[in-house]
Amino acid sequence: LPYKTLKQSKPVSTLTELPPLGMSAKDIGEEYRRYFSDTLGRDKHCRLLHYSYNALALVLRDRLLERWKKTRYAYHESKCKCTYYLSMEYLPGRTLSNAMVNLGIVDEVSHGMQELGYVLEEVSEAEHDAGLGNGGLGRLAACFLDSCATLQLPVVGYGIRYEYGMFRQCIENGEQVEEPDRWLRYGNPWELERPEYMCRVHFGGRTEFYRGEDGRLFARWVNTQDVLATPYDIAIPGYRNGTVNTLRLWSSSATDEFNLGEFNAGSYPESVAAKSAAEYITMVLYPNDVSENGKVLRLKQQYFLASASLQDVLRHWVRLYGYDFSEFAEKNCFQMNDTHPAIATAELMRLLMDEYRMEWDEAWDITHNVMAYTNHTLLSEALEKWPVRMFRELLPRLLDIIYEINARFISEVARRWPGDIERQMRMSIIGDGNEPYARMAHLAIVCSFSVNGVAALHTKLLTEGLFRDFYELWPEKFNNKTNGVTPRRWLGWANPALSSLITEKIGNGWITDLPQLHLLKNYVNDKEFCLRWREIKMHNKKRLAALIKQGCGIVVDAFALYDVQVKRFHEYKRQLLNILHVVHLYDRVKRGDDANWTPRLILFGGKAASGYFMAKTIIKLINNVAEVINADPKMHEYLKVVFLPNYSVTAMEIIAPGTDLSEQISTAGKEASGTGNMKFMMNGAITIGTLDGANIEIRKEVGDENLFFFGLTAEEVFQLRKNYNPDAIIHTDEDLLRVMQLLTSGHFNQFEYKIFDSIIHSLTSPNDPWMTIADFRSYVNAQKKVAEAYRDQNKWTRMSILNTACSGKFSSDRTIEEYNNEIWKMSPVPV
Ligand code: B1H
Repeated sequence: LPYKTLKQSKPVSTLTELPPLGMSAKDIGEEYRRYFSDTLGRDKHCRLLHYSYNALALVLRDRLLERWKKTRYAYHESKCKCTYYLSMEYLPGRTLSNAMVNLGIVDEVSHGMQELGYVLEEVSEAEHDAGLGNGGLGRLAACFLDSCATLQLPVVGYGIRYEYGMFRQCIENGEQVEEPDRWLRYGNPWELERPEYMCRVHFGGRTEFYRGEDGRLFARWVNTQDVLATPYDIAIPGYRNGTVNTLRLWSSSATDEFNLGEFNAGSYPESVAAKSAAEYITMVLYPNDVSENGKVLRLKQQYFLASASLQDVLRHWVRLYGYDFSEFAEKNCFQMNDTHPAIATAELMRLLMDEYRMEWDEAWDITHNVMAYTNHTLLSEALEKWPVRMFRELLPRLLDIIYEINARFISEVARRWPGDIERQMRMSIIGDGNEPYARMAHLAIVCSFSVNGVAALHTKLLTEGLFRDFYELWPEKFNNKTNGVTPRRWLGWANPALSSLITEKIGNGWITDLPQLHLLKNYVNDKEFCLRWREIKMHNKKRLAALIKQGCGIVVDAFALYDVQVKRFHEYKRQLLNILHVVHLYDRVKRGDDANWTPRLILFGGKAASGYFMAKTIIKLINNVAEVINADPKMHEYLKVVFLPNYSVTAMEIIAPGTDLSEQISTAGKEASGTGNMKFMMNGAITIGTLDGANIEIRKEVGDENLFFFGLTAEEVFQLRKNYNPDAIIHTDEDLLRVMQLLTSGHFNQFEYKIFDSIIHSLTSPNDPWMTIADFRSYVNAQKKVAEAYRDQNKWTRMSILNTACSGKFSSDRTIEEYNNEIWKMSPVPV
């Protein structure tokens, strides 16, 4: 029985048994008043929730500050090894809720505020999401920081303090319209500016060689244009354990001399222009997700993050250990979140040689023993390539170093495979096309001791395909770390009703040891338990219905099957396949093929990169189909289609608990892992999915009978690409033919001539890499099984319970333990 083995294998973390903060509701109320009137200077006439929220945030921040300091001292005194997570993106969502949960005072705060006449939920609503990321990759970084602090691992997150985060999405006439997200406009009570740790980042100029006093030859980077980097720290509390780690975000500004020089030369406007050029660097997040861009400003951002963070770490090292770097590699590790910060490899070489006067070999010994790289995608359009020309202009000294790394690397390849020039060209860091470019993934692999993928299938495809040559050279570098999500936010906070039921039955150990959810299996035959499980789902569906009402004015019935696809818009994620199924259901009702119907709500949410035409057209199609269906009174009892604008972390906290069916339908082999799939599973939604990313591991945990799989495998997709004929498939499937006819006839774009032609064209093209048409039939069949299963509510509830019960593997605590055991190798530091 899982019950026994679990109890023995891992004791409930004693940390969760620590008493919470020792603050009563009354204490909180008193402190709140003090901040509200003495710090913020408001009085009883001010009822703006913004100030209530700020006063409450300050109460909690004070509690964090004490622990933050103690954590720093503990790390300092133990002289422990530290890991630095380098990421261009973090998507923490709201911080107030996270602080309350991890300090263990949700109830106290809630009562305290109630006594003051506030509803905690309303006050929380005043917080603007920190949207400093695009999607999965940025949210993963935030989950990882939560798990590191909870496991008491000394990890610092480094990132960029974008002035404008992910744009706000509005839908006008069915189309996405972007609005800037100026999230800092009303201040941010959670950040602590630290001008004392400011540093300088160089751009431009050229390399100069000179002899040192000892006669050795050194390089220096001269005539540079410098930018200042100022850190802003954000506290990352562990779950009820006294640890508070740091997320350090860099903000750019102009140096003073720069301005003065121009100013004295009598060119005031130029001096101001230089100032704003420096400030542009951290102005805005690139909203691209997995699509390439190659803009100078983006390269500046990447180097800015890498250089400031490394300087910070090296300065800290020197303060602790002086100029003795002999133990540096043993005591430091850098985990690069994709190739976005990969220039850090060459920057570390530069700093060690040019600033700390090491020889190449000594610097290299350190660099390739401290850098580790995580790959997050196989899509070729997302693999970063920078024109050498751009490098030469912006970062000439770094280009020298990259060339030298490459020369030494290529000779290693030549020694291993003498005469294999083809292979040398394939593996080279510098690629040659119309113009030479630097392949950042190759740089990252060559300079790292660890390279990992983010799900088993993804890692397998990396070593067999994209990085095969490198795997043959260094098999020991490659490893898998299947993604996870933090159960504190995604179950504990997002789904309080379910969390209480779970804790009532199996205790609260699951919060820091998620595999304990297995104990829920003992209740699948308990009638009363099943009834409560179902009631809670119903309650959460009503919460979601209210969000939909508020977000787009559509009223939805809580008894329908809630079928949800929320994620970034990209062709490989195949929102198109979903909408084809919707059109098919519509067509069935229209034809009277509606026996034993399961009413459905199909919910979509997600943003398209602002320059991604096809993704935007797909959003438009969904909205047009929704309009036709929702406007047809005959459809009301069968089908509702909703596009919820401005999908975000905070929206997901309501969406995941209220979902029955989780859509994970990417073309097999294209979604590296997915993490939304895990949040849904934890909250008892059932997956309909392809054999892709972490879906495969979800199936392994929960069993084939508790989810709905369909479609081609990655291998089959690969094979079929060679002679794919979507037209032939359409003409042998009556349902699909009718769906395509509805699309081509202009049924969903009656007054918008030809707007969906590009979609129709790509669906029917033999070169369609996403092979939507190929999976239509098996998807529709799987959806039929879903509808049937949902009609048997007892069966569905059982499946739902088992999904939650088997979701233990997908805690980011497990992921981080693996990163730590196999890559970082640190010991937890109690505080
Ligand atoms: C993922 C990205 C990404 N993979 C480029 N790659 C970006 C690439 O701004 N850019 O240039 C931004 C993001 N994001 C996602 O990472 C994968 O698609 C998911 O499958 C995966 O779950 C997630 C976390 O590993």
